[in-house]
Amino acid sequence: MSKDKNIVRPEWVPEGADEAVFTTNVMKGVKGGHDGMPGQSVSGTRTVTPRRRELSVAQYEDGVLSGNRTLLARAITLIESNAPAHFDKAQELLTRLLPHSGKAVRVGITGVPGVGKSTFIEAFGMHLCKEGHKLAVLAIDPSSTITGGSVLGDKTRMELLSREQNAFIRPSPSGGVLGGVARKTRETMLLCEAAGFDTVLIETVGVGQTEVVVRSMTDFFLLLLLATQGDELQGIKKGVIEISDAIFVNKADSDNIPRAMAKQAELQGVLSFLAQATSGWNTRVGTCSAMTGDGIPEVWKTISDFVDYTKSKGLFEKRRNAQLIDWMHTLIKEYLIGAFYQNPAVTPALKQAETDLLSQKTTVSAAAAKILREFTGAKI
Ligand SMILES: Nc1nc2c(ncn2[C@@H]2O[C@H](COP(=O)(O)OP(=O)(O)OP(=O)(O)O)[C@@H](O)[C@H]2O)c(=O)[nH]1
Ligand SMILES: [Mg+2]
Repeated sequence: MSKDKNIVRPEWVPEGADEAVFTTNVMKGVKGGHDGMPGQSVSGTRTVTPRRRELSVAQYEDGVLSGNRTLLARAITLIESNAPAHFDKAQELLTRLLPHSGKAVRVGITGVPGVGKSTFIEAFGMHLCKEGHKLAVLAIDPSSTITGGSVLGDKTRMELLSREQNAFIRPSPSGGVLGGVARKTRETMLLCEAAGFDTVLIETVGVGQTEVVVRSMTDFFLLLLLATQGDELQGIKKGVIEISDAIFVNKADSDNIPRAMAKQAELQGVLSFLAQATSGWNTRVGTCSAMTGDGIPEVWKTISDFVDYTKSKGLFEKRRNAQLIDWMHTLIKEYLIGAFYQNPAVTPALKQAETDLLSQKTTVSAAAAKILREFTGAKI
């Protein structure tokens, strides 16, 4: 049980989990017996429902728009649910909130394990909050579980930020394939924007395709590097450098400063041979220390410059629009693939085709076309 009676178990934490695993402590309402409503007075005819009771779309909408963190967390849980009934409700909520979304600067951040992402997010986040920003921190990590998400895993490195009123930290949705996790993170971002967060930071651990997925939903992409190792040792693929709008060499402190400077110069050289991640914008290279805070304001300055530049050229909106359309096509492809493999006519046809292929009774093209005909019922 929680030692502090004011601390309420967030929605996504399993029953019985120790309070130490909470990334964000949600404060209980002071009066009125409304469990889990943090100091939020909901006036007028709308009454506050206890946490366990199902909420209406209007109640979620009200809660999110008023910046109620508990209801925001619950709305995210609704979006993350795989239950078909929740899907319709979540989509209705999102539709209502859409006009209030889109106003945040969306920043993606990646770097190999140990580069200092969590420490960086803590320092960077605190800097932003001090400047009066409201920051939401999300993560994409398809391998994560409720106790092992990349953001949640290192709560100790985000101790200040997790207590900061202007910050909201949400771990990666648990389990599932990358596509599903990405959809949930994307929709969570929209909810956070509707709740008034002006900066959304999406962290990825950079396994497989996650950087590309995070790039596809953010305005700005930041890569953190180390000075001490070669890029291959850091598992950095050239492709990641090519999609980054800024690269900061972290841990530029004490003895490491000269190495960090050398790395910065080396990167500058490499970048001159690569295409720009955002047309007209020269990928910025810098050094920073998440530990001392040196260079952290420069990261934000870089992002602000980038936003000013891309907005002035119409590139900001253009990228957002393209991302929106691409996202729809991605979802269509995912739904189609799912519908195809779950189709009862497809399974036996696939099995038969595999046998026919191995006994050289048919060609791959003919077999694929036959199965697709089973699926669509039409000739292709
Ligand atoms: N000297 C120095 N150490 C740092 C700095 N930033 C992070 N560290 C240390 O590096 C280690 C890894 O930091 P994390 O913030 O956990 O790194 P991460 O990228 O989040 O790692 P994963 O969550 O495993 O992906 C910790 O021991 C930090 O204290 C820095 O700027 N300077
Ligand atoms: Mg981390």
